[in-house]
Amino acid sequence: MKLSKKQFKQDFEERLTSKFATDITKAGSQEKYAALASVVKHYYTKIWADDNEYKDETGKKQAYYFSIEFLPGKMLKSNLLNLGILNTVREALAELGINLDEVAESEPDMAIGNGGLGRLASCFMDSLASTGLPANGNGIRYRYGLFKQKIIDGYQVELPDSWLNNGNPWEVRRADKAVEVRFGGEVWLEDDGKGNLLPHYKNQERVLAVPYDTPMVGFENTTVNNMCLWRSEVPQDLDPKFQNLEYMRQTSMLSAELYPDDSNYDGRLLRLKQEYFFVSAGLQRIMRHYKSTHKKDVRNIADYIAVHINDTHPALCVPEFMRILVDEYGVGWNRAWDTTVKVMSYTNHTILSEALEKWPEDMVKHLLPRIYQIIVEIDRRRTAELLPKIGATLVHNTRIIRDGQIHMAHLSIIGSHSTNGVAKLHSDLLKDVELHDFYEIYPERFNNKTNGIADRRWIQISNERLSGVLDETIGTSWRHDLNDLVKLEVYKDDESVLECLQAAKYDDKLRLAALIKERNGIVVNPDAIFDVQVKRLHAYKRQLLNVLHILKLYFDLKDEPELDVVPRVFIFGAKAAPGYHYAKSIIKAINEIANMINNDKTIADKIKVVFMENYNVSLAELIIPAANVGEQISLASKEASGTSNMKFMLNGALTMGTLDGANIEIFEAAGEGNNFVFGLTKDEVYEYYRNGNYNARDIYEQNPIVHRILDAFIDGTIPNISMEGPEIFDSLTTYNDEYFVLRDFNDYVRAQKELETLYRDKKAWTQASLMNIANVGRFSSDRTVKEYADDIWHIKAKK
Ligand code: Z2T
Repeated sequence: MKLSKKQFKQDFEERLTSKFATDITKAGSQEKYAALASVVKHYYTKIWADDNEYKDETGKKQAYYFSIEFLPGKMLKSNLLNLGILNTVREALAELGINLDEVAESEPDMAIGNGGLGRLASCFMDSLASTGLPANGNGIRYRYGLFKQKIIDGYQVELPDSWLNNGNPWEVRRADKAVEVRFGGEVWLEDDGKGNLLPHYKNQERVLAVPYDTPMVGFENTTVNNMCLWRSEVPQDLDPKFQNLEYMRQTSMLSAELYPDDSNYDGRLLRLKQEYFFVSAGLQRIMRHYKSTHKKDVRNIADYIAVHINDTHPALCVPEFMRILVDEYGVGWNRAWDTTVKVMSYTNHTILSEALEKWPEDMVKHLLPRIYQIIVEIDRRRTAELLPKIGATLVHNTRIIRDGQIHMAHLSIIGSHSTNGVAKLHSDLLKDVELHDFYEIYPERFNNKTNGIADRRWIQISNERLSGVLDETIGTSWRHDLNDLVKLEVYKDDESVLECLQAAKYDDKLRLAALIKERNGIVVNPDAIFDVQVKRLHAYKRQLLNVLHILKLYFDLKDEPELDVVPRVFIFGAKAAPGYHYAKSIIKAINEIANMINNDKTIADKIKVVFMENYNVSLAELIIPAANVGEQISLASKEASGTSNMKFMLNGALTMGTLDGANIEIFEAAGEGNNFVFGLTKDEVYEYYRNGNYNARDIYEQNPIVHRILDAFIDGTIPNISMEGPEIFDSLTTYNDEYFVLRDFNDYVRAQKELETLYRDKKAWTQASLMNIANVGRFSSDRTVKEYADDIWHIKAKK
């Protein structure tokens, strides 16, 4: 949009006065933020309304991304950038004596997601709007987002994330578009006299679902999509027996809290309620809109909408859509089923068995009696149809209902036309191993969509320093098409470009060093290697392997204080699920090891260990630009994709990684020698599983270095971990090291030595960094969403 500084200043000052009866000299930063956000909102409302009208008039097919999590982070700068007014506003504010970055700090992170899955959904929201694709989000407006993490005495302590306390300037409450979602009670079928069996209900619990719309503003275009989040409330006209505080409490609980588990399923009734709540509300709104805009025949709806099931949490989309078509619109079962399969598509995000959702039949039956009947009927018809064709074993292995449980992944695959994994390796594993039986029956449904990241947030906004170097070197076209970064390759031997890249990285490291000083009270050397592992704390991600390597370096230095090592700062950021005891013990151990090393004068500050508390999107935006190394060291086959790996690559860090998830595609894209690869391959891991011949204790007994490091956990060397130390020690020895940490240790140390050697050669290191940046284009989520649009949803971008 066009905006002059003069106009902006006038708008801003007026808004400050009208909202808070104050002026620039007296306003606090909260007030400045609220006024600024309000002005920005005013700027996009016209574009938003126009785009809605365009969508309704053209009646183009739209996609709906159903996700139980979104993780957008702060929205102010993203909206400014996408509106094309970031620089104008920054300069105009400066003229008023206001620093935009300071004002932007006041916005709380919108963190209604845990990690990778929720952040991916938000990257997609940005990319869908920015590529002009008509596609919307659908989720839950949790009153409390992911907990805030404090570290007290080295332990993680969780505090509530009350992100809505100062209001949310971006959302619009649409009370007129509220719908009702019903739970429990009894259902029976009665003939309507015309030969149709219709459901009748009694004693249902009714919940009002009120939508809150947040606009997703496209980058320098005219597209504004919608992220619809539902809040649960008590229906206004509820009959008197429900008009009580207890019912209100029950009802509001549905959208009160995000479940804080990443890649782990919590089988609580409230979670199942949440899943049905946003699925039913979302589909009802879609149907209403479909009817009201064009009065099109509902039987053609598959030509107008696509519904995406982001992991299995929204899998009830399948039976709920069937219910709406069959019960509410009188569509025949077969036609309804064809339509449902055409409309639905599903993404799998993990093969970890503890994450697979399986709900007890009884629970579903009591909570959602009609949905239960429909699932039973889907399963019955499919079994009858397929038994003669494919035989009992395949049918049994792929049943939706088995052993008293409803398998949500099975429901999602069977009820949709597309199942995708999130990186090549992961999608292959789905086909060849984890979902092989389904692949035999429905080979054409399986495909890969390698994840991507919203590069606008992950470089243009978070790394203005590097962005500037890129502009000066290759022009600005990369801001519109990340593939254009490949233009950087011809500067691989250009000393002045390499120096500019180094200078940018150095500045970003200074910025982070200042933050570390402020938050952790630790002074770090900006010339040291900044070696970063930021992600959820999980055994399979192997933060512990990183820790063992740190201890090795530490003992090497203790043995030989004059040892010539390149100084390193090891930086961690990680939240553990509150109920994940082992992950919390690792956090405690990292913090105690950090204290031990950072305060040991004898090693002369050669290594520092920093655990930054409360890792979230905003902190990622500060840490990742400053990284020299990104640690991506999960056990091969366990990390479906990973997405922080792509953010590190974009910001010129080199990856220290295993052959897992999207790392493989990153290594291939960046080219041989530009990253560090180590560890077991997925085939080797599966070979161990087949043979059952891994023996971790042997490694402990036979490798003196490993022996000494592990003993440090139990012999008092690492202080204050008398509970956690033995727990960690035992997990690696007695319990046979589930994630092959000890097996990969030697190769990890080997790769770390190579890394250190390369870092000593500043030019060679920077060239490798440049090659990573130059080849990151394919990891833009713009590419990813275009593939979804073309191959799965069949939606077209606005010209
Ligand atoms: C999650 O963040 C991921 C997978 C899940 O499986 C659940 C959650 Cl909350 C149920 C992550 C994967 O672990 C990660 O590899 C991937 O990059 C990310 O989803 C996005 O696909």
